[in-house]
Amino acid sequence: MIKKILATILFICFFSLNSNAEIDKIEIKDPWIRKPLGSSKISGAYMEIVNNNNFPIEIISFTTDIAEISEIHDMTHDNGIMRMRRVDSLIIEKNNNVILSPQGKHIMLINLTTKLSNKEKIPMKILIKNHPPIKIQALVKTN
Ligand SMILES: [Cu+2]
Repeated sequence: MIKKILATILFICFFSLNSNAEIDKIEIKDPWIRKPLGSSKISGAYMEIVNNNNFPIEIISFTTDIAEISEIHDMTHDNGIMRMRRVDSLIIEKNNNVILSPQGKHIMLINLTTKLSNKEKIPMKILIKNHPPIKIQALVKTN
């Protein structure tokens, strides 16, 4: 546990020297969007969000121009079957993080309005309750 905390602190120090993605105490790490297969109009966006504040934050939505609909999804096990379900918001506890990944919580992008190319950077906005929106660039890749 201590080891993990120390590693995180080191990483944050390193990160704050090198990243402009940090806005006050919320960090967005490695945002990416999966390149859809074939002509699929559905994709997912993933990233790690770190809340270094001494209070929880609530993410209301992730917006982007490349999809008509953007939803926050969670995965649940239902008799051994993984199912996605939409959630209203994403709460990140104080001094904690949430990892959005293909295996877990994620951002579902529905009705894509444009074709995505590998290595393209897609602007996204993260809307957080009582906090200015955070602008990020998500990298398009296969996985
Ligand atoms: Cu989903």
